[in-house]
Amino acid sequence: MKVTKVSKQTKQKPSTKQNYGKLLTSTAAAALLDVNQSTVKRWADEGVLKHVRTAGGHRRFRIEDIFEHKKPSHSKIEQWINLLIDHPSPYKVQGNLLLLHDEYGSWAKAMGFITSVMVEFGERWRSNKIQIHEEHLATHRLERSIEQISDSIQTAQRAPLVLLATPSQEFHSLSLCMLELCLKELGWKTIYIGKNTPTSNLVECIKNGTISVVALSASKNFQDAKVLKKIITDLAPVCIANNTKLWLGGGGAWPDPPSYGVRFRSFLRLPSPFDSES
Ligand code: B12
Repeated sequence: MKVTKVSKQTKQKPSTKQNYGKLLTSTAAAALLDVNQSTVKRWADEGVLKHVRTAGGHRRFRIEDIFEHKKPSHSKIEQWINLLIDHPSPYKVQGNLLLLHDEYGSWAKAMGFITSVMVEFGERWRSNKIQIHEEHLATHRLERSIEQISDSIQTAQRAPLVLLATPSQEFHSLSLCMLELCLKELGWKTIYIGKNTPTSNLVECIKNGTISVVALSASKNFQDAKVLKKIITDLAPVCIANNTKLWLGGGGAWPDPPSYGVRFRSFLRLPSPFDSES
C-alpha cells in the first residue's frame, strides 16, 4: 500500500490534507483496531496500514483505512494461526503463501503480513494460549514452506551475493528465511548461513571476497545493545576492506544509526541488486 507523505510543502497547500478527510492519531487507530499503539505504528511503517505523516512527523490515519484494515486482517491473522497449528501439509502452506503473494503483490509485503502472524503467535505463546510444541511445529512448517518457494526462484549466476545469518546466541532464524525470499524476488543471490553464527566465522566468509552484503537479523529477544554494537565494530573494518555492505534487521537492540551499515525495520525498503547504490 502506498504511504502518502503530508510534508511541509503540502502544509502550504491545505487542499491535499483536506482531501484526505478527518485524520486519527495512532492512539485512536489502535483503540479502533483493538491492538496496542506500537502495533499500529509498525503496521504503518511496514506499509500494511495506510497512513500520512504530519509536518511534525506524526502518523495519522483515515477512518476508512482503519475499517478496511480491521475486517480482513484480524480474521486473516486468525486463519493463518489456525492453518499453521492444524498440522497442515506443506503444499497447503505453500499454496496459501502464493495466494498471499498475489494479494499483496510482492514478497516483501506478504512477509510483512506473516510478521504480524508471528508476533501474534508470540503473544499467544506468552499468555499460554498456544503450547510450545504448537509454536515449534508452526514455525518449522512455515520455514520449510518459505524455503521451498525461495529455492524455486532462479537468480542470475552473476547476481551479487547476500550472506544471511543471525549472531551468536540468536536462534530466531525464521526472519532470515523470510528475508531470503524477499531478496530472491528482487534478483539477489543468497547464501544462508543461519542461526547462532560467531562473528569470527562471518569475518572469514567476508574475507573470501565474494560477498556483496552481510545481512544479520537479531530478534526482539536480543536486547544486549553492547554485544550487537561490538559485532558491528568487529565486522566494519573487514567489510570496508572487502567492499561488503552490512544490513541489520529485526527487533533486536542494534544501534540506530549504526556506526557502519544500514538498520532495517521491515522488508519493504530492500534495494534491488540493480540499483546503482546497492
Ligand atoms: C518463533 C519464535 C521462536 C522460535 C524461533 C524458531 C526460528 N527458527 O526462528 C524458538 C522456539 C527457537 C524461539 C526461542 C526463544 N524465544 Co522466541 N519467538 C518466536 C516468535 C513467535 C516469532 C519470531 C519471528 O520469526 N518473528 C518474525 C520476525 C520476522 O520479526 P522481527 O524479528 O521483528 O523482524 C522484522 C523486521 O525487523 C524484519 N527483519 C528481521 N530481520 C531482518 C534482517 C534484515 C537484513 C532486514 C532487511 C529485515 C529484517 O523483518 C521483520 C518484518 O518486519 C517471536 C514473536 C515475535 N514477536 O517475533 C518470539 C519471541 C521473539 N521469543 C521470545 C522468547 C522469550 C524466546 C526464548 C527466550 C524462549 C525461551 N525461554 O527459551 C527463546 C530464545 C532463543 C534464542 N536464544 O534466540 C520473546 C522475546 C521477548 C522479548 N524480549 O521481547 C518473543 C517476542 C515472544 C514473546 N511474545 O514473548 N522463539
